[in-house]
Amino acid sequence: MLIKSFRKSDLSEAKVTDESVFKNRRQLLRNLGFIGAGSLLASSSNAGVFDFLSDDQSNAEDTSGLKALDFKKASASNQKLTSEDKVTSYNNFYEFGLSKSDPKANSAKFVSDPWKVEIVGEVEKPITLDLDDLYKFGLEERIYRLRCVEAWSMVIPWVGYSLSKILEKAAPTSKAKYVAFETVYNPDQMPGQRSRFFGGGIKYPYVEGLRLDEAMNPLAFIAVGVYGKALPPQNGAPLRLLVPWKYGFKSIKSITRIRLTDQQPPTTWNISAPHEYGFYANVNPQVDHPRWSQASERRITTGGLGADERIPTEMFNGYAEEVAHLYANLDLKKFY
Ligand SMILES: Nc1nc2c(c(=O)[nH]1)N[C@H]1C(S)=C(S)[C@@H](COP(=O)(O)O)O[C@H]1N2
Ligand SMILES: [Mo]
Repeated sequence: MLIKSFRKSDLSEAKVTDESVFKNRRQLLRNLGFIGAGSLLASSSNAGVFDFLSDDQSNAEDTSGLKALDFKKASASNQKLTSEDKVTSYNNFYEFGLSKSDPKANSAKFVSDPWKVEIVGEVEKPITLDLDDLYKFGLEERIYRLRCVEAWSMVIPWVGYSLSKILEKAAPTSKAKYVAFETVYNPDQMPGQRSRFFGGGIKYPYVEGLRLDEAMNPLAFIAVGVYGKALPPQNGAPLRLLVPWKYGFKSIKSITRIRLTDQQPPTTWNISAPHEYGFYANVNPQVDHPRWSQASERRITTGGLGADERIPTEMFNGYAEEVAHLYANLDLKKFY
């Protein structure tokens, strides 16, 4: 945390800085389609964006999440983006069905506005955020690789902010060692939650978890948008997690509850098949899935015939520089 001292002579400079921060954010939002694109966000969300533009001091430093990192590397900006059409039509979201086309086909009526997400447990200030609040943490665009445990991958431009920003708002206590996440339970609107057959026999609500130090790493991200627009239901509206150095199943969608705890929380795929899916689920080309190799992946670009490439899988999905230190003392074969 930078603490600035203001002397009288500094004031004009401070003002200039504030204005340029303000303008940059306006520009960023415009580029991302968050301004002058009323149709892209529900009206209440727009109100949130405009509140956020009118700006309070606490937001002034909000774009700093990745300052200490090499953003180019972290953002995979040298890699070809997966087309928007593929990102929003080839999905895993078992609450809406098991095949890749099901989430888009079955989620059109999913209601993500209004929404509430609570941050509770080992925190000094339990909070409940509504949709407006969720747009007030300083939106930025991050281009991340997403590597599914099924050995396909995409490169996706998300809009959101580091997870640490909302966790800090709740002020984790010294007892907090893990963060548990829960997807909304809404069997009326999620056919997979109504039927074991439709939902793949996993237990709902879908739950996930991270160690607190993983959650506080600036790469751990809350997305509220993709391709410059609010998230569509199939991608986890209105907010989902992204943990780009871990297999995709850690990146839980449509979150309603975040709980800080002193115990390692249960996670959906680990409950379902513990010898196949661990708590950590770090992308690791040297540790194969019991039923297939993880050494390479199918990179989906446009998805057109012959367009996908098979490429080697990288340790921590290419984010080793940013996250390898988190696992310095961990046997990654044992803690897969
Ligand atoms: N609630 C919930 N979150 C989920 C899933 C799911 O079935 N339910 N699937 C996961 C898996 S396996 C992957 S690969 C990613 C896919 O995200 P995408 O469809 O936005 O690419 O979401 C993850 N988050
Ligand atoms: Mo996945």
